[in-house]
Amino acid sequence: DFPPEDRGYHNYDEVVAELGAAVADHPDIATLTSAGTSHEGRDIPVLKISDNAGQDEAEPEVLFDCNQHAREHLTTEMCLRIVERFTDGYATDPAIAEMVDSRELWVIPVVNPDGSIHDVASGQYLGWRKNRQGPGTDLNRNWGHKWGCCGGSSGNPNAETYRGTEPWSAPETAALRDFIDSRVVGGEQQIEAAIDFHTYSELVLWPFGYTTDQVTEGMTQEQYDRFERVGTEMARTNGYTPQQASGLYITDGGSLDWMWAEHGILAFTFEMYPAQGGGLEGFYPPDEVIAEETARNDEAVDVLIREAGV
Ligand code: 0X9
Ligand code: CA
Ligand code: CA
Ligand code: CA
Ligand code: ZN
Repeated sequence: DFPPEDRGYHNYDEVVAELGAAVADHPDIATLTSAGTSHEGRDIPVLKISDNAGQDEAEPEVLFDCNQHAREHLTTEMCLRIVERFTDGYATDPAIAEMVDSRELWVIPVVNPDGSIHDVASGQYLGWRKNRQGPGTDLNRNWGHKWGCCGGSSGNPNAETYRGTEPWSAPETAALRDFIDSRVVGGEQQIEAAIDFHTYSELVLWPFGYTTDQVTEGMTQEQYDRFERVGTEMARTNGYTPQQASGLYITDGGSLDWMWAEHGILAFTFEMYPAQGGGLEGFYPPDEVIAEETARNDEAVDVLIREAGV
């Protein structure tokens, strides 16, 4: 488990318990399902938040996913913050109620349960990034748009950015793909916007990651400008640096490229706190920072939820 001094972080079982409690406390506005199972057979829980949550209503949908990378535990806390704010805040905060009533929010706090558990199992942080399939696949190199195209991933199974044997070879990415595909209703993708949370570097990133070109096949100038406008607006609220994902380095098989190219989802990757971390240490900020560093993204989350209606 997490070391004693970091017990403010939620392990997988605690996340599942929190989600169960959110649904028990707010059955009208929250439902819990599973996107599928991990390599080791654990559920990948999906919490939906909306008025009449049990019904699929004609409301813009927004997806938040966290912890594709095992060691990026602060992101799981970010997803839990979103759950807490939009469920507990519903009865008392009119702005929250407005968003919950007019949107359908999907929150996936632990995309990579096996890796996340493995990273803390010994009581000492391992710095584990990948899933637990063989030597491990980097889930954020295993998505199906231009998989392995461009030097932004590795074909070496022992590498930290191993892309897997083929697109979707990891059950975790296949589960997310199936979930997102399932939100195509009447030929239209219902999810309009998404944030995939990572750590660290304090960045707001948008597609594409596989090329440094701004305008290319599947991205017009107008579309790019919208990403830049919304990304810059979100970054103004949290103090992160906004840029195209490939400005960091080239990645292929990343989630946001597929979400945008395949489904037209206004998809962002956030790299959370800290801005700089001296290698592995940056992945393990003390639990004392959780409250501040997750609340820091409240406004950006709201900006995107509102943008999804436009
Ligand atoms: O390399 C990654 O997957 C992300 N950085 S991290 O330090 N969290 O590993 C950045 C990904 C940005 N690009 C895409 N999502 N395409
Ligand atoms: Ca502590
Ligand atoms: Ca609703
Ligand atoms: Ca709907
Ligand atoms: Zn990451």
